[in-house]
Amino acid sequence: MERIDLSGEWRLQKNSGGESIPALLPGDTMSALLRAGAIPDPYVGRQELAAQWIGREDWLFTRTIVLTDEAARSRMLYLNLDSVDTCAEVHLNGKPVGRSRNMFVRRRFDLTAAAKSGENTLSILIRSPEREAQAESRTYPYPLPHSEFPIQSPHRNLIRKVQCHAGWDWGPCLMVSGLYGELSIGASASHRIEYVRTRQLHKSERRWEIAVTVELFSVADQETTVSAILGGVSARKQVTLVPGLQTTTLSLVLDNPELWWPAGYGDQPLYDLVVSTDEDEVRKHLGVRSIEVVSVEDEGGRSLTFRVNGREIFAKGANWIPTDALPARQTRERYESLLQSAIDANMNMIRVWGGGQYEADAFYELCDEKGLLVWHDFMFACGTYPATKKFLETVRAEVVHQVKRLVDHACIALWCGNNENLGALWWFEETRKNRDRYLVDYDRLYEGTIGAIVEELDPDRTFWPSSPSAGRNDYSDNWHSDSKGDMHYWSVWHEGKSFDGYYEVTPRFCSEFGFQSFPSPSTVASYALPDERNLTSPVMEHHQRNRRGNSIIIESFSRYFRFPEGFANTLFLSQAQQALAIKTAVEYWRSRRPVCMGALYWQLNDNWPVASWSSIEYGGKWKLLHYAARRFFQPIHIMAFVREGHLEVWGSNDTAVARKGRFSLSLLTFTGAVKESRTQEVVLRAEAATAIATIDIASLPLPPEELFAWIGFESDGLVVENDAFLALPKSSELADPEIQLHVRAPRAAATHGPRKEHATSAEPAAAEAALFEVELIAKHPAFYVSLDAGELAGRFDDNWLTLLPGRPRVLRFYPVQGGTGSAGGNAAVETGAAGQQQLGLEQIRDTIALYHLRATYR
Ligand code: BMA
Repeated sequence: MERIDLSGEWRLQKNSGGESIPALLPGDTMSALLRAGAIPDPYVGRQELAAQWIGREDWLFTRTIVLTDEAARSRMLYLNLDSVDTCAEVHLNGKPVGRSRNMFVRRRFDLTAAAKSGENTLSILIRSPEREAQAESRTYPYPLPHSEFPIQSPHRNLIRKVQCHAGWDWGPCLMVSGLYGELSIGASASHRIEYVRTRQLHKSERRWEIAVTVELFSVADQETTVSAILGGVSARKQVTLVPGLQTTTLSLVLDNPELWWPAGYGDQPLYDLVVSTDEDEVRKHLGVRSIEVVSVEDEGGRSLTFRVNGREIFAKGANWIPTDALPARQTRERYESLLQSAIDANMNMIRVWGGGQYEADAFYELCDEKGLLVWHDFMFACGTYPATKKFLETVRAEVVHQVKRLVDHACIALWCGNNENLGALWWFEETRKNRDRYLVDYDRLYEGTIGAIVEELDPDRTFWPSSPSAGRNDYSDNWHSDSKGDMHYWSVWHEGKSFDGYYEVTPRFCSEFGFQSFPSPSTVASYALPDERNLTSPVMEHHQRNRRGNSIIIESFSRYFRFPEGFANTLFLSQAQQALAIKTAVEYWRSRRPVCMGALYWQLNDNWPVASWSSIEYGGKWKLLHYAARRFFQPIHIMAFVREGHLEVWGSNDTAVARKGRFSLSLLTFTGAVKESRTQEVVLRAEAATAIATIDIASLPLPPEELFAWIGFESDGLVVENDAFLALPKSSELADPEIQLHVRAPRAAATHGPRKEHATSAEPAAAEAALFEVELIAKHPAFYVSLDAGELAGRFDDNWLTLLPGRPRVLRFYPVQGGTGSAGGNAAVETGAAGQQQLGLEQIRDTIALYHLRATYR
């Protein structure tokens, strides 16, 4: 097989005429226009509004391709387009070679009739997605409503395009067009491999049979040998090809394979699989493991538990959205940075959410390598969708392609029909009035089409109809029921409950819950000028897409905190508040194991700089929530919280071994005096939550406003600590902690590191990797102590701490080599070895901002 790579420079112009500009493919229209200086940066200020016309135009991508005589005369000559966004007509030398109206289907167009030797002109016309969606809407006999956002493109649900391109409650409306993934021409004598997919059969401890199904497309009658090599074992088969599609299956047996485990449970060995014929070859990496979704009726309702290689996993993680609203910026480095951040925060699962996209190969490869399980939605979200013959046909092609493409990734734990579309049947007036009609559409699409394909092509994985849902054959509204299946718990945030609302439910699996915060000052600076840095300025409101978002953040301040002074303190407190909200939920739900077996918060990342529920800002900077997650998701954790008038203390141990250790609890005043203290031996049971203590708030030595609880657990070198306010922070009389801060070069000697055992293998633990370290000393207890390194790209090893007098902490800062494609100013900061030499400690000291709760108000 000869492959001609078509990535690189193409020309782009409006189809209606005018000048052309260079466009890098894979990539998109807006990135090309931005690069050519033809539009202002849509992430800055309110300039997104000035980019709306782009989605209303038809665009033409063209390039010249030179074909040798031999290539031009190949019996098989085809154009491979991994993803065409979206409604496109493809011509070679003016002759039509194919069309596409679904960006989630790979296209392979025959070029033999149109190609010639020498120069060829390939042109791809992409119609305005907004107009195409509008035109579709006129073809349906009844309305198909979807969620509405402040800036959006209408009828997004009627075209098979990334749904959040049309705007979301955290995302800009940027209706790009483009081509993504592999763009190439393939030339061969007779055939190609279309797909390779495997099944892991007859698993026993010693023997795993792997069935390798090879799908071939031939243009001739031909004999070929198909061979498969996997981890040193091989199989061959003679196949007689006939024109068209055909499949053949080979069987390989692995003796005593090393099993693949999710992060925190074991290693991620991957076996190389090479499948070849005399004309084509496909390579994959297989992780050998069993995975089940245990969803059985029990006394509490119906469970939802992931079981890998026989072990029940408490799923810890977050929801994933596309890494950038501009597809050209969705690089492997971005995936690496975000997924490693997930691992570093002790996550073991990511949910690929249905309003986004089937991700690029790099995403799944990295999840396989890092041991991140993937809850995978199909790409339908927050609305109703058609069930016409035409629509179901394109969805069928999409699901067949994506399942065949992704089935062999060990990371994928479950396929889910959609995001919130079952729930959406209660959202709109039309659907409430005529639920039967929309339910029939719903069932035809998700159960009748998608579920049936998953059962056929990937029978070893569970198809879950919707997130949230009570399970198959159950069409109830699972939004407010915590007894069955997965739950999206939004009563805190969207429905305005206080954080205590988290104590009112014990979801079997919470696949969404979230609380917003603002990004930090350096990210705000990438979109707002100094005089726009006020929460209610038009630019700040533009970078907040949840209509009530700012009000909820502020209302929540008034519930918990004294009102912050100034803009920077407001941003900081919003992040501290968000961390507190999600910590409250996760710690409580971990204490409910095994009734609750998973907590995936909304959301990991942002696709532009914005106020949102994310724990990582656009550009890769960790919000305080992400530092908090690193602690509240650690495999062995202790937690204290006040519920129903009592301080409850729990331990949670996700490991397979019970852990005996010394537990301590102290009640301290806000000047640091110890009012009560006790220690005891405790055993944290394996794969379980263990109740450690319950204290009646009425029996405290002082009123709860005058005390906080400090807890610790020590066992064979493991030290876990945590703390809790006993009354609302705003009612507690905090002392000025008089924190001293010393910025210095990193010291080789191990510094304070209470959570050593939980450091992940990728954790840059060595002092040499650190750019600098900061010693923090407090005279009185200090809460939510946080350092912000401004525009320096990288992160601290810990943050959002409680500092006790007499217990200095040293935090190290690890730069990100080369940055992660940060927003605005961040990108300009040089980091890494070169940066270290350029930045003196003096400059670093000037860059570092210290925040803590008492300092946010006077
Ligand atoms: C959920 C998601 C998203 C949304 C988020 C915040 O329900 O599925 O659609 O962005 O809530 O509102």
